[in-house]
Amino acid sequence: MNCIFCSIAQKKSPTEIIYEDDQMIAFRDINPKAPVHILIIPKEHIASLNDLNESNSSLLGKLILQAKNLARQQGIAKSGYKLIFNCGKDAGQLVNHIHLHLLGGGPLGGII
Ligand code: DGP
Repeated sequence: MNCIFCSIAQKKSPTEIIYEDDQMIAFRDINPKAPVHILIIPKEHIASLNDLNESNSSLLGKLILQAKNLARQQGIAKSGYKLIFNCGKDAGQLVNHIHLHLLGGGPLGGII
């Protein structure tokens, strides 16, 4: 399978890693939409939200908790931030490996 986020998680693609544990990895988005724009991804290849099942519920909670920790580390916990999962074409999902966007560091526009 040719998946850029699997390559990053397996250290085959050089990327500065901000956080890593046995289940996930976090790194800066290559095309940032905010002063702080970090992607938090599971190491396991899961294509999108549509592919999640009950067995992934703990993993999902951990991704969100880690996003909260990273927001604090990046100094944006008090000023505010967004967590976004894009799913599918209409949401603009470009990479078919589930990823949580952490955005902050300035006013964030958008429809939500
Ligand atoms: P999405 O539209 O939700 O699928 O967002 C995918 C994001 O991934 C997009 O904002 C750009 C980022 N991205 C794509 N390829 C790479 C890469 O090779 N390295 C990094 N750091 N980010 C990437």
